[in-house]
Amino acid sequence: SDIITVQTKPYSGQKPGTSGLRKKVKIFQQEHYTENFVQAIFSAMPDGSEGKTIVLGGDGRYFSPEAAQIILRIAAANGIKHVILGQDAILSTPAVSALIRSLKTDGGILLTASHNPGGPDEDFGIKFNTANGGPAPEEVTDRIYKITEDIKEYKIVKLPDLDLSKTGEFQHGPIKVTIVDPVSNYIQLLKEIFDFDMIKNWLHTTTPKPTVLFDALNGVTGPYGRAIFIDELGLDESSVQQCVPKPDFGGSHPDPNLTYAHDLVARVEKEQIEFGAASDGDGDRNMIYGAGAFVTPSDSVAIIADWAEKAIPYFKSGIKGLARSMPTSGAIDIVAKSKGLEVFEVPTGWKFFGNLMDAGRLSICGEESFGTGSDHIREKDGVWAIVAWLSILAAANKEKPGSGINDVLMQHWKKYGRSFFSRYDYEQVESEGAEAMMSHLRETFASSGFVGSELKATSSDTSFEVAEADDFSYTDPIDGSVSTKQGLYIKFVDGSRIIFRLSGTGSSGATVRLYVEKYSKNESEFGEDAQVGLKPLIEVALSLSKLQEYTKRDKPNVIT
Ligand code: VG1
Ligand code: CO
Repeated sequence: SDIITVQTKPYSGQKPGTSGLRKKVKIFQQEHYTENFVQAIFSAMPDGSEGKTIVLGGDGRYFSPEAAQIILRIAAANGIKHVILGQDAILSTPAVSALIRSLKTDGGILLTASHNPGGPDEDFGIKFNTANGGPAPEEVTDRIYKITEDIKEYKIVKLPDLDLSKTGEFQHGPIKVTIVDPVSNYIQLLKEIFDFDMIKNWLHTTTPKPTVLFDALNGVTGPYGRAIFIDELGLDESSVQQCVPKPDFGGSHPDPNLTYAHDLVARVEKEQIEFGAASDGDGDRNMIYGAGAFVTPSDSVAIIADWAEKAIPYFKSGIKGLARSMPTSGAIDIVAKSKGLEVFEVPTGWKFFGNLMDAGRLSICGEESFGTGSDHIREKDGVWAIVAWLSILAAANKEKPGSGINDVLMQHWKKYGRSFFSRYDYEQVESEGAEAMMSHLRETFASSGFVGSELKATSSDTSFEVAEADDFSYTDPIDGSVSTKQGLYIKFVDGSRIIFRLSGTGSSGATVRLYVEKYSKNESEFGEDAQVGLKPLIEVALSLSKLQEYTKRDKPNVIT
């Protein structure tokens, strides 16, 4: 076939962030912009692109079909032999990871900007996953970035648009394209992991029947949610909402938290629904929310780890190790300790869990950012976490009929103590101010006498003694690679923490993330609102960092 070499010029800023390249659609639509980046991916593939098979799909956001056609043309010119494509270019992020692994392909390309809004004026994203099914490690993303910095040409085969709407096998120029139903492979995997009969039994034989609501926030998990809640678990239509993927996610943020999943929260409270859950645009995040019961992601992963062996058949033969990202609360560390398991603290971003899983040292892990998962794939998995929670509730009800989310939470805190946790996001602040604030903090950390000093809250007498303050750096225990500057943290003598990071997923400006954590073994505090207990720490963080001065923001956009 006719491979054309197109002359191009580098675009600055094609550096993959925490999870791929995310920019405004308009930026991807610039001449050669998408082509440059896709060429760089193929050029950077660990053993070249010649003769390789990849999976391709995404969250269905605006510009996905166009990007898929471009990728097929460039793939064809770069010797890719076979593409497994989700119907209509749709595949959830976990489903891509599952397909890469079950079909043993050489990697995959995901078209997603996750929970960022979609539409002509919103975000698009492209991410490359390697043959283990996980996000490309930094060594690969650095190589992609380097290539984009001095790219002079890309290769393309002029092919007509392929009809993405029909499943089956097609010859598209020199490549074979297999268009698959996005859902079936993934649902099969979940059925191997969980005991659906146990969940069904709990849902259908309890009186009164437990009520359930799943909200896909108009993102990619709609069809997956329907397949599980309606087809597998036999619930009726009222148990799902916003389950048709829309290119603009209905105009809102497909992000499962208390702010953006307000429709779910409102209906759960109004109808007193016992089990509510939502996932994000590309399906790797989850929120668990029942009437009067919110599970923080940091608690969620700890509780899943605690119950896994008895509630989830996949873990029956034991758990290997546990892990969390650095800002995530230490709740899972306490579970690991009590079970005698290894626990790892990695930088923010799922790519850091992959090596540990591949080496057989990690089974269950999570991030405070509503990401939870296990070694069944190499991405976090929203629907998996939701079914894990249904399994826990079913198992808890075998032990004690009538157990709800709050009972599971309280039982966990009584056993292990409670880690109060909160994150404040200051979105789209000026990059300069954000960077200056980080520099100011670095200087403060380095000043003599900072460690050992007492930091005082502004509206109370509470104070905290600094035990340690540093910029988090991580050495991968498997391949020895080092990642520096992964977030500024202060640990206090009482075990509390304050962390500052700049987001690596935003598409414009800077997003400052402030995380605070406080551990309590005092049962009388367990019912407390996290914001109340964390107030002194927040005050310390704000005055120490001079955040308001540097960012000109007096309030965060989102609190989780
Ligand atoms: C955010 C979260 C991080 C998560 C990442 C990708 O990154 O904090 O925990 O792994 O998003 O999630 P950052 O760099 O903006 O803080 V997703 O669902 O957007 O792929
Ligand atoms: Co996501």
